[in-house]
Amino acid sequence: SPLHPFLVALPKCEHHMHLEGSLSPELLFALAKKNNISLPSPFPTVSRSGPGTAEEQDEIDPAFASPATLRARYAAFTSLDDFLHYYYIGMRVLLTADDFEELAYAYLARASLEGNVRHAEVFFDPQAHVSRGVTVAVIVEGWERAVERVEGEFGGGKGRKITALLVPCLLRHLEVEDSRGLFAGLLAEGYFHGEDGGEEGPKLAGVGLCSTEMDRPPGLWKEIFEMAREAGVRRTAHAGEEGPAGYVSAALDELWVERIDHGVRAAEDGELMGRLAREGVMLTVCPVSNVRLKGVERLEDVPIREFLDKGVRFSLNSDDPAYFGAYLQEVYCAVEEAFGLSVGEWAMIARNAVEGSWCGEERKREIL
Ligand code: ES4
Ligand code: ZN
Repeated sequence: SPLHPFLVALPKCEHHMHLEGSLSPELLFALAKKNNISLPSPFPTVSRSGPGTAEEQDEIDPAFASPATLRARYAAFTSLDDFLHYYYIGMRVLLTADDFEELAYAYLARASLEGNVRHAEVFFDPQAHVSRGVTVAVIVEGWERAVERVEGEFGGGKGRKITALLVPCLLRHLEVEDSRGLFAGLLAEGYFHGEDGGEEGPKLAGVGLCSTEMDRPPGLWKEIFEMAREAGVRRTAHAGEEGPAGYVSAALDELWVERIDHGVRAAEDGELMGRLAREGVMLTVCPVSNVRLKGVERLEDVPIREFLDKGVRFSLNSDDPAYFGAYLQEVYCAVEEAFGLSVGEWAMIARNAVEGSWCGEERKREIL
Protein backbone atom coordinates (compact mmCIF):
# COMPACT_ATOMS: atom_id res chain seq x y z
CA SER A 1 0.00 0.00 0.00
CA PRO A 2 1.20 3.56 -0.70
CA LEU A 3 0.11 4.30 2.88
CA HIS A 4 2.67 1.85 4.33
CA PRO A 5 5.31 4.40 5.41
CA PHE A 6 2.54 6.58 6.89
CA LEU A 7 1.11 3.61 8.81
CA VAL A 8 4.55 2.72 10.21
CA ALA A 9 5.17 6.33 11.28
CA LEU A 10 1.77 6.73 12.99
CA PRO A 11 2.27 6.94 16.76
CA LYS A 12 0.29 3.97 18.10
CA CYS A 13 -1.29 2.89 21.36
CA GLU A 14 -2.12 -0.71 22.10
CA HIS A 15 -4.80 -1.55 24.68
CA HIS A 16 -5.48 -5.20 24.11
CA MET A 17 -2.45 -7.47 24.19
CA HIS A 18 -2.20 -10.40 26.59
CA LEU A 19 1.37 -10.73 27.90
CA GLU A 20 1.07 -14.54 27.84
CA GLY A 21 -0.17 -14.23 24.25
CA SER A 22 3.20 -12.78 23.23
CA LEU A 23 4.98 -16.04 24.14
CA SER A 24 6.52 -17.28 20.88
CA PRO A 25 6.80 -21.05 20.27
CA GLU A 26 10.61 -20.64 20.36
CA LEU A 27 10.62 -18.94 23.79
CA LEU A 28 8.00 -21.45 24.97
CA PHE A 29 10.31 -24.40 24.18
CA ALA A 30 13.39 -22.60 25.55
CA LEU A 31 11.71 -21.79 28.89
CA ALA A 32 10.22 -25.32 29.15
CA LYS A 33 13.76 -26.67 28.88
CA LYS A 34 15.29 -24.14 31.28
CA ASN A 35 12.55 -24.62 33.89
CA ASN A 36 12.20 -28.37 33.37
CA ILE A 37 8.48 -28.07 32.61
CA SER A 38 6.92 -31.00 30.76
CA LEU A 39 4.74 -30.15 27.77
CA PRO A 40 2.15 -32.54 26.26
CA SER A 41 4.02 -35.44 24.69
CA PRO A 42 4.03 -35.37 20.89
CA PHE A 43 4.12 -39.19 20.90
CA PRO A 44 1.37 -41.73 21.73
CA THR A 45 1.97 -43.29 25.15
CA VAL A 46 3.02 -46.90 24.88
CA SER A 47 2.03 -48.71 28.02
CA ARG A 48 2.73 -52.36 28.85
CA SER A 49 -0.59 -52.60 30.67
CA GLY A 50 -2.68 -51.37 27.75
CA PRO A 51 -3.88 -47.95 26.74
CA GLY A 52 -3.17 -45.03 29.05
CA THR A 53 -5.79 -43.34 31.20
CA ALA A 54 -7.95 -40.56 29.80
CA GLU A 55 -5.69 -38.01 31.51
CA GLU A 56 -2.58 -39.48 29.95
CA GLN A 57 -4.23 -39.52 26.53
CA ASP A 58 -5.01 -35.80 26.94
CA GLU A 59 -1.32 -35.13 27.24
CA ILE A 60 -0.51 -36.55 23.82
CA ASP A 61 -0.41 -33.83 21.19
CA PRO A 62 1.75 -34.09 18.07
CA ALA A 63 1.72 -30.26 17.84
CA PHE A 64 4.34 -30.19 20.61
CA ALA A 65 7.01 -31.86 18.46
CA SER A 66 8.77 -28.53 17.72
CA PRO A 67 8.20 -24.77 17.55
CA ALA A 68 7.39 -25.19 13.84
CA THR A 69 4.68 -27.84 14.39
CA LEU A 70 3.24 -25.78 17.24
CA ARG A 71 3.08 -22.67 15.05
CA ALA A 72 1.38 -24.73 12.32
CA ARG A 73 -1.24 -25.85 14.85
CA TYR A 74 -1.82 -22.21 15.88
CA ALA A 75 -2.68 -21.46 12.24
CA ALA A 76 -5.58 -23.95 12.48
CA PHE A 77 -7.46 -22.72 15.57
CA THR A 78 -11.19 -23.44 15.27
CA SER A 79 -12.57 -21.26 18.10
CA LEU A 80 -11.71 -19.15 21.15
CA ASP A 81 -11.70 -22.23 23.37
CA ASP A 82 -9.49 -24.18 20.95
CA PHE A 83 -6.95 -21.33 21.20
CA LEU A 84 -7.31 -21.00 24.98
CA HIS A 85 -6.37 -24.69 25.40
CA TYR A 86 -2.92 -23.96 23.88
CA TYR A 87 -2.61 -20.56 25.55
CA TYR A 88 -3.00 -22.05 29.05
CA ILE A 89 -0.57 -24.89 28.33
CA GLY A 90 1.97 -22.42 26.94
CA MET A 91 2.02 -20.17 29.98
CA ARG A 92 2.97 -23.10 32.26
CA VAL A 93 6.61 -22.51 31.23
CA LEU A 94 6.64 -19.05 32.89
CA LEU A 95 8.01 -19.39 36.43
CA THR A 96 10.43 -16.66 37.49
CA ALA A 97 10.65 -12.87 37.42
CA ASP A 98 13.38 -13.32 34.78
CA ASP A 99 10.95 -15.25 32.56
CA PHE A 100 8.33 -12.48 32.74
CA GLU A 101 11.03 -9.85 32.18
CA GLU A 102 12.25 -11.61 29.04
CA LEU A 103 8.70 -11.98 27.73
CA ALA A 104 7.70 -8.38 28.43
CA TYR A 105 10.98 -6.93 27.15
CA ALA A 106 10.68 -8.79 23.84
CA TYR A 107 7.14 -7.46 23.31
CA LEU A 108 7.86 -3.85 24.31
CA ALA A 109 11.08 -3.63 22.29
CA ARG A 110 9.38 -5.02 19.20
CA ALA A 111 6.34 -2.76 19.65
CA SER A 112 8.56 0.29 19.95
CA LEU A 113 11.05 -0.52 17.19
CA GLU A 114 8.78 -2.14 14.61
CA GLY A 115 5.42 -0.48 15.22
CA ASN A 116 6.20 2.94 16.70
CA VAL A 117 3.97 1.94 19.64
CA ARG A 118 4.13 4.87 22.08
CA HIS A 119 1.93 3.49 24.83
CA ALA A 120 0.94 -0.10 25.63
CA GLU A 121 -1.59 -1.39 28.14
CA VAL A 122 -0.84 -5.04 28.64
CA PHE A 123 -3.15 -7.69 30.09
CA PHE A 124 -2.03 -10.67 32.14
CA ASP A 125 -3.90 -13.54 33.82
CA PRO A 126 -2.93 -13.65 37.53
CA GLN A 127 -5.19 -16.62 38.36
CA ALA A 128 -3.46 -18.81 35.79
CA HIS A 129 -0.11 -18.16 37.50
CA VAL A 130 -1.08 -18.00 41.18
CA SER A 131 -2.65 -21.46 40.78
CA ARG A 132 0.85 -22.73 39.80
CA GLY A 133 2.55 -21.04 42.74
CA VAL A 134 3.78 -18.04 40.72
CA THR A 135 2.86 -14.88 42.62
CA VAL A 136 1.69 -11.52 41.27
CA ALA A 137 4.70 -9.99 43.05
CA VAL A 138 7.05 -12.12 40.90
CA ILE A 139 5.23 -11.16 37.68
CA VAL A 140 5.18 -7.46 38.56
CA GLU A 141 8.90 -7.58 39.44
CA GLY A 142 9.76 -9.01 36.00
CA TRP A 143 7.40 -6.58 34.26
CA GLU A 144 8.86 -3.53 35.98
CA ARG A 145 12.42 -4.56 35.13
CA ALA A 146 11.40 -4.90 31.46
CA VAL A 147 9.66 -1.50 31.42
CA GLU A 148 12.65 0.16 33.07
CA ARG A 149 15.05 -1.34 30.53
CA VAL A 150 12.87 -0.35 27.58
CA GLU A 151 12.47 3.21 28.87
CA GLY A 152 16.22 3.43 29.44
CA GLU A 153 17.11 2.13 25.99
CA PHE A 154 14.45 3.90 23.94
CA GLY A 155 14.73 7.33 25.55
CA GLY A 156 13.85 8.26 29.12
CA GLY A 157 12.01 11.26 30.49
CA LYS A 158 9.54 13.46 28.65
CA GLY A 159 10.19 12.42 25.08
CA ARG A 160 10.54 8.72 25.80
CA LYS A 161 9.40 6.43 23.09
CA ILE A 162 7.12 4.05 24.95
CA THR A 163 5.18 3.92 28.21
CA ALA A 164 3.45 0.81 29.47
CA LEU A 165 0.79 -0.14 32.00
CA LEU A 166 -0.14 -3.57 33.33
CA VAL A 167 -3.78 -4.73 33.73
CA PRO A 168 -4.83 -8.02 35.36
CA CYS A 169 -7.72 -9.91 33.77
CA LEU A 170 -10.08 -12.06 35.79
CA LEU A 171 -10.70 -15.45 34.22
CA ARG A 172 -14.24 -16.21 33.17
CA HIS A 173 -13.89 -19.99 32.81
CA LEU A 174 -13.11 -20.33 36.55
CA GLU A 175 -15.59 -19.98 39.40
CA VAL A 176 -16.56 -16.39 40.22
CA GLU A 177 -15.31 -16.99 43.77
CA ASP A 178 -11.80 -17.55 42.41
CA SER A 179 -11.93 -14.07 40.78
CA ARG A 180 -13.22 -12.55 43.99
CA GLY A 181 -10.38 -13.97 46.10
CA LEU A 182 -7.74 -12.81 43.64
CA PHE A 183 -9.20 -9.33 43.15
CA ALA A 184 -9.89 -8.67 46.84
CA GLY A 185 -6.31 -9.71 47.63
CA LEU A 186 -4.80 -7.33 45.04
CA LEU A 187 -7.02 -4.51 46.26
CA ALA A 188 -6.10 -5.10 49.92
CA GLU A 189 -2.40 -5.18 49.01
CA GLY A 190 -2.65 -1.76 47.33
CA TYR A 191 -1.76 -2.95 43.83
CA PHE A 192 -4.13 -0.62 41.92
CA HIS A 193 -3.75 2.93 40.59
CA GLY A 194 -6.65 5.37 40.94
CA GLU A 195 -8.55 6.62 37.86
CA ASP A 196 -6.32 9.70 37.49
CA GLY A 197 -3.72 7.66 35.56
CA GLY A 198 0.01 8.14 35.91
CA GLU A 199 2.73 5.52 35.86
CA GLU A 200 4.36 5.96 39.27
CA GLY A 201 3.45 4.26 42.53
CA PRO A 202 0.95 1.41 42.46
CA LYS A 203 1.50 -1.27 39.89
CA LEU A 204 -1.78 -2.10 38.16
CA ALA A 205 -3.78 0.34 36.01
CA GLY A 206 -7.22 -1.29 36.15
CA VAL A 207 -8.99 -4.63 35.96
CA GLY A 208 -10.26 -6.68 32.99
CA LEU A 209 -12.25 -9.86 32.35
CA CYS A 210 -11.28 -12.44 29.73
CA SER A 211 -11.20 -16.10 28.64
CA THR A 212 -14.19 -18.29 27.61
CA GLU A 213 -17.21 -16.11 26.86
CA MET A 214 -20.16 -18.33 25.92
CA ASP A 215 -22.53 -19.02 28.83
CA ARG A 216 -20.46 -16.86 31.19
CA PRO A 217 -22.43 -13.57 31.13
CA PRO A 218 -20.71 -10.45 32.51
CA GLY A 219 -23.30 -10.01 35.29
CA LEU A 220 -21.78 -12.97 37.17
CA TRP A 221 -18.84 -10.64 38.01
CA LYS A 222 -21.07 -7.73 39.09
CA GLU A 223 -20.15 -7.70 42.78
CA ILE A 224 -16.44 -7.83 42.00
CA PHE A 225 -16.65 -4.97 39.51
CA GLU A 226 -18.72 -3.04 42.03
CA MET A 227 -15.82 -3.42 44.47
CA ALA A 228 -13.53 -2.07 41.74
CA ARG A 229 -15.80 0.88 40.98
CA GLU A 230 -16.08 1.80 44.65
CA ALA A 231 -12.30 1.66 45.02
CA GLY A 232 -11.83 3.86 41.93
CA VAL A 233 -10.21 1.08 39.89
CA ARG A 234 -10.62 1.40 36.11
CA ARG A 235 -12.61 -1.38 34.44
CA THR A 236 -12.78 -3.14 31.07
CA ALA A 237 -14.12 -6.51 29.92
CA HIS A 238 -13.93 -8.80 26.91
CA ALA A 239 -17.47 -8.91 25.49
CA GLY A 240 -19.09 -9.51 22.10
CA GLU A 241 -16.15 -11.56 20.79
CA GLU A 242 -18.02 -14.89 20.52
CA GLY A 243 -20.87 -13.84 22.81
CA PRO A 244 -23.94 -11.85 21.71
CA ALA A 245 -24.36 -8.06 21.59
CA GLY A 246 -26.37 -8.38 24.82
CA TYR A 247 -23.15 -9.24 26.65
CA VAL A 248 -21.71 -5.88 25.55
CA SER A 249 -24.73 -4.06 27.01
CA ALA A 250 -24.47 -6.18 30.15
CA ALA A 251 -20.79 -5.30 30.60
CA LEU A 252 -21.71 -1.59 30.41
CA ASP A 253 -24.78 -1.81 32.65
CA GLU A 254 -23.65 -4.39 35.22
CA LEU A 255 -19.85 -4.00 35.32
CA TRP A 256 -19.66 -0.22 34.63
CA VAL A 257 -16.78 -0.78 32.22
CA GLU A 258 -15.17 2.21 30.51
CA ARG A 259 -14.05 0.17 27.51
CA ILE A 260 -15.12 -3.03 25.76
CA ASP A 261 -12.50 -5.50 24.60
CA HIS A 262 -13.42 -6.86 21.12
CA GLY A 263 -17.11 -5.83 21.02
CA VAL A 264 -17.40 -6.71 17.33
CA ARG A 265 -20.80 -8.41 17.74
CA ALA A 266 -22.20 -5.05 18.93
CA ALA A 267 -22.49 -4.29 15.20
CA GLU A 268 -25.47 -6.69 15.09
CA ASP A 269 -27.50 -4.29 17.29
CA GLY A 270 -28.23 -0.87 15.81
CA GLU A 271 -29.50 0.57 19.06
CA LEU A 272 -26.37 -0.54 20.92
CA MET A 273 -24.19 1.00 18.19
CA GLY A 274 -25.97 4.31 18.76
CA ARG A 275 -25.37 4.04 22.49
CA LEU A 276 -21.66 3.22 22.07
CA ALA A 277 -21.25 6.24 19.77
CA ARG A 278 -23.20 8.57 22.10
CA GLU A 279 -21.38 7.48 25.23
CA GLY A 280 -17.97 7.46 23.54
CA VAL A 281 -17.19 3.92 24.67
CA MET A 282 -13.99 2.67 23.04
CA LEU A 283 -13.89 -0.86 21.64
CA THR A 284 -10.44 -2.47 21.61
CA VAL A 285 -10.89 -4.36 18.35
CA CYS A 286 -8.55 -7.22 17.34
CA PRO A 287 -9.32 -7.95 13.68
CA VAL A 288 -6.60 -10.56 13.02
CA SER A 289 -7.59 -12.39 16.21
CA ASN A 290 -11.24 -12.48 15.03
CA VAL A 291 -10.16 -14.09 11.75
CA ARG A 292 -7.80 -16.60 13.40
CA LEU A 293 -10.43 -17.68 15.96
CA LYS A 294 -13.11 -17.97 13.25
CA GLY A 295 -15.37 -15.23 14.63
CA VAL A 296 -15.37 -13.98 11.04
CA GLU A 297 -14.33 -15.66 7.81
CA ARG A 298 -12.26 -12.82 6.39
CA LEU A 299 -10.79 -9.57 7.72
CA GLU A 300 -13.25 -7.70 5.47
CA ASP A 301 -16.06 -9.13 7.63
CA VAL A 302 -14.86 -7.32 10.80
CA PRO A 303 -17.30 -4.37 11.14
CA ILE A 304 -14.61 -1.66 10.89
CA ARG A 305 -16.59 0.22 8.22
CA GLU A 306 -19.75 0.14 10.38
CA PHE A 307 -17.85 1.47 13.40
CA LEU A 308 -16.39 4.33 11.33
CA ASP A 309 -19.71 5.21 9.70
CA LYS A 310 -21.67 5.17 12.97
CA GLY A 311 -19.05 7.06 15.00
CA VAL A 312 -18.22 4.15 17.33
CA ARG A 313 -14.71 4.70 18.68
CA PHE A 314 -12.23 1.85 18.50
CA SER A 315 -8.54 1.05 18.72
CA LEU A 316 -6.81 -1.68 16.74
CA ASN A 317 -4.92 -4.36 18.68
CA SER A 318 -3.05 -7.64 18.32
CA ASP A 319 -4.61 -9.62 21.24
CA ASP A 320 -2.22 -12.62 21.26
CA PRO A 321 0.36 -11.77 18.62
CA ALA A 322 2.54 -14.86 19.01
CA TYR A 323 -0.49 -17.11 18.57
CA PHE A 324 -2.24 -15.19 15.78
CA GLY A 325 0.88 -14.36 13.77
CA ALA A 326 0.56 -10.56 13.70
CA TYR A 327 2.02 -7.84 15.93
CA LEU A 328 0.42 -4.38 15.96
CA GLN A 329 2.18 -3.00 12.87
CA GLU A 330 1.05 -6.06 10.90
CA VAL A 331 -2.51 -5.62 12.20
CA TYR A 332 -2.57 -2.00 10.94
CA CYS A 333 -1.25 -3.13 7.56
CA ALA A 334 -3.76 -6.00 7.31
CA VAL A 335 -6.65 -3.61 8.06
CA GLU A 336 -5.42 -1.16 5.41
CA GLU A 337 -5.11 -4.02 2.93
CA ALA A 338 -8.71 -5.11 3.62
CA PHE A 339 -10.42 -1.72 3.92
CA GLY A 340 -8.29 0.84 2.09
CA LEU A 341 -8.96 3.59 4.66
CA SER A 342 -8.10 7.23 4.03
CA VAL A 343 -5.23 9.10 5.69
CA GLY A 344 -7.85 11.11 7.59
CA GLU A 345 -9.54 7.97 8.88
CA TRP A 346 -6.20 6.51 10.01
CA ALA A 347 -5.26 9.74 11.78
CA MET A 348 -8.61 9.64 13.60
CA ILE A 349 -8.16 5.96 14.59
CA ALA A 350 -4.70 6.72 16.01
CA ARG A 351 -5.97 9.85 17.81
CA ASN A 352 -8.91 7.97 19.34
CA ALA A 353 -6.49 5.30 20.56
CA VAL A 354 -4.44 7.96 22.37
CA GLU A 355 -7.56 9.61 23.85
CA GLY A 356 -8.96 6.25 25.01
CA SER A 357 -5.74 5.28 26.82
CA TRP A 358 -5.45 5.01 30.59
CA CYS A 359 -2.24 7.02 30.83
CA GLY A 360 -2.37 10.54 32.28
CA GLU A 361 -3.49 13.54 30.20
CA GLU A 362 0.09 14.82 30.12
CA ARG A 363 1.34 11.66 28.45
CA LYS A 364 -1.52 11.80 25.92
CA ARG A 365 -0.44 15.32 24.89
CA GLU A 366 3.16 14.09 24.46
CA ILE A 367 2.04 11.34 22.07
CA LEU A 368 -0.32 13.57 20.08
C1 ES4 B 1 -8.13 -14.01 24.68
CL1 ES4 B 1 -8.76 -13.73 22.10
C2 ES4 B 1 -9.15 -13.85 23.76
N1 ES4 B 1 -10.40 -13.83 24.16
C3 ES4 B 1 -10.69 -13.96 25.44
N2 ES4 B 1 -9.76 -14.12 26.38
C4 ES4 B 1 -8.48 -14.14 26.00
N3 ES4 B 1 -7.34 -14.28 26.70
C5 ES4 B 1 -6.33 -14.25 25.85
N4 ES4 B 1 -6.79 -14.09 24.60
ZN1 ZN C 1 -8.14 -10.56 24.45
